[in-house]
Amino acid sequence: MKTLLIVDVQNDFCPGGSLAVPQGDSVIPVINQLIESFDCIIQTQDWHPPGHSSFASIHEGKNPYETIQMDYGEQVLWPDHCIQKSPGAEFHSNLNTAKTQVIIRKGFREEIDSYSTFYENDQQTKTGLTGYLKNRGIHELHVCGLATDFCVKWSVLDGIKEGFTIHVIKDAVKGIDIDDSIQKAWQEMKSAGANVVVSSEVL
Ligand code: VGL
Ligand code: ZN
Repeated sequence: MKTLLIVDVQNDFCPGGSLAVPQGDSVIPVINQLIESFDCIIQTQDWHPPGHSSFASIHEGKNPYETIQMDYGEQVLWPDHCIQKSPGAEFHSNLNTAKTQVIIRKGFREEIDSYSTFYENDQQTKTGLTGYLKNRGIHELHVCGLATDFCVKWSVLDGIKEGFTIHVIKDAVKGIDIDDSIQKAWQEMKSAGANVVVSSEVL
């Protein structure tokens, strides 16, 4: 079954949003086209409670994009974004969500962030996606969406760890880019065994 994982195509990650990915919305027409030729569509939705621990605003003296040490390791601090039920957390209105079969929400626990669609940032708490995919006999995933260097990258790395064959669709992802993190993300994904493709190859 041709399966597409669409990561975090939400208003806050698009131009005008509080954590806008440069040209984040440019992936939408490409993704809409991809959706037509896939059988199983899964979306993720960053879904934080107000005052989430990844927000710089709750850490005194800290600014967005600085890092802090959490119990589970290093954490980048972000502007407040994707707050549950806020307009910023909604999927971009141009994205065709009609065919989506499952929506995995993540980052809803106040004390842990979750970039990956498989595990939260402690690298232990599971989202249940592996079980869903295995139960449906799905072994291979095509990944697109936002942001290349955070939620896309972690979903790709964890998907490989969970034993899936992962293809990242190069022209259907965009990144934030902190200290060259986009370039590093591509290196990490490739060396972990991700297959990089362009959308025209998989339509
Ligand atoms: C993301 C930072 C914080 C992402 C989510 O979707 O890549 N990045 N929350
Ligand atoms: Zn987030």
